[in-house]
Amino acid sequence: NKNNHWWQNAVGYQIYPKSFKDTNDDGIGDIQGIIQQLPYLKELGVDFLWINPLYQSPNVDHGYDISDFRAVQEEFGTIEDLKELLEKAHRLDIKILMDLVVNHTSDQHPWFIKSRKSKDNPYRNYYHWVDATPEKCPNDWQSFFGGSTWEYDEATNQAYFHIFYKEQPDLNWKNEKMRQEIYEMIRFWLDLGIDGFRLDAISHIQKEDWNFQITDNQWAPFMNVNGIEQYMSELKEIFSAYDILTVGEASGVTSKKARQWTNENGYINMIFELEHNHRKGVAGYEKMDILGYKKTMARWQKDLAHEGWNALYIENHDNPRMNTVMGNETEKSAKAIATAYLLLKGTPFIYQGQELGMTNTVFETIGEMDDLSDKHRYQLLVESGVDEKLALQQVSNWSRDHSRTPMQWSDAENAGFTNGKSWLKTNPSYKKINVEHQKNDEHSVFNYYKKLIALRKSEETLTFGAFELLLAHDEDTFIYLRKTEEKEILVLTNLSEKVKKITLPNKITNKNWQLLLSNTNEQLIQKHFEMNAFDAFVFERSM
Ligand code: ISL
Ligand code: CA
Repeated sequence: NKNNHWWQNAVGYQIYPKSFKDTNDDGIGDIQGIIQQLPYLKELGVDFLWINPLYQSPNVDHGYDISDFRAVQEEFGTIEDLKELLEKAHRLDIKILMDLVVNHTSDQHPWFIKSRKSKDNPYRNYYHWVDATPEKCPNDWQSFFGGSTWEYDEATNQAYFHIFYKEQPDLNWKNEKMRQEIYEMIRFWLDLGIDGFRLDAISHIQKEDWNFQITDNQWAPFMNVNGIEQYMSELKEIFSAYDILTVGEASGVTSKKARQWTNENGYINMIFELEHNHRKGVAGYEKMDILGYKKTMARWQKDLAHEGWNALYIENHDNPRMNTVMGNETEKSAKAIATAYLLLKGTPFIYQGQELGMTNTVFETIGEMDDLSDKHRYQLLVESGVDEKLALQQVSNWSRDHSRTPMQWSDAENAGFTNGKSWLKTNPSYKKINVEHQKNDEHSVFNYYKKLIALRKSEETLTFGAFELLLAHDEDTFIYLRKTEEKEILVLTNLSEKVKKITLPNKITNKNWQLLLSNTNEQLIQKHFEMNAFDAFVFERSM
């Protein structure tokens, strides 16, 4: 699949705008803040940005509940700011991807406000409505954020369907008129000059019949359900008129199915899989299960080896900080984690703050947390008799809030994110972990990321080279080869605190390797050797 699309050797950077940079002291990040930091992103070396939703929203789910698809959320700025961002980013050769949230809208969207008024209004079928009573839902499906997928509405004695919060009613994709309105909106943004979309929850837009019987997987009724092909083809039609990058958040699309989704004739260019988050350990103190993670990654590498394309990520706005749940919160572990995923085959994404090795924060009380689904889970735990402290620990361990604390720019108050009061508590680690310090320290995580990105972009082998997993069954290491006819690149990482005794196969050790990059001083390639905690090495050899 060497087709030389611009995104094949590009590196992306995800911005959670609310927490990136505030320029008017209201404690909320804004578009001007992104503009201000473009030189920083350029220095890091990224080629494109994916920005989480900037649209008008009541913010029950921070922009993922949209009340006007064509308006920019006031706190973030105006459409003029957005145009300015596009222009200034493009001048620096940085492309901009927007989030496209079309599985649902806000319940404050004019479509839904009209839809819920009566059974026979033209917007009724923009959403899913089914007869119900206050006591009886149409079925017992559960939503991702807890509780029924159904919300009873007394105005018409029916319930509407939602797979996320009740303030996020699902759109009815079976309705052609609704789809056409969505398509027009998509063209509006593409014609404005954006460079692509991250498609939110896209594998959920089609649902099974309401009487579908759930067997093993409780999400099956809205995970990549038959019939979605038509909608995806229609989307593809629109996208293919533009030279853009489309990446779908598509849980339920297996690595094998991802081939058809992302090959040259596929619906979209790449997929964020949601399968690699294997966890192990005591509830509340869980860590990433490295073997499970590695196996999942290797499977996706293998299944998309000749057809389709991978999107690579370890952090995003829905996950905790990997330097805490995968690493040991050191600079070294942050670098090892980066080395392990960023040199796989695919297009890597870096989540804001990841390039500093940011860590999970500490929430002292549930009141300090923000995420509603977490608060809901906490309440359920406490009601079921779990001690408050333990409940908080269990909820906060994998909370989405950790990744949403303000970006750490400096050791000034509020981490240099705002001069006001930040909307979510700043992680106290900012005194130590921040951009200003790291830019001036040649051994910082930031400077390591810079090198890694530059390496990734300069080596064709890292873009197109085949992937081969080594030491497949080892529980703590992630060791692999990338190879073309001209070159082999060997990536060795120990993703644990243990000292690991490594035995490499002869086909590796009987060759001469040159070190390209490491997060430590010692460097050896021999048959038997030891890797220290979170060691990472990248070697090359020419054929
Ligand atoms: O499918 C899932 C789990 O297997 C869900 O995780 C789902 O795909 C995911 O939660 C969707 O997340 C996205 O849409 C949400 C929003 O809250 C998240 O922030 C966003 O990333 C609703 O729009
Ligand atoms: Ca602001």
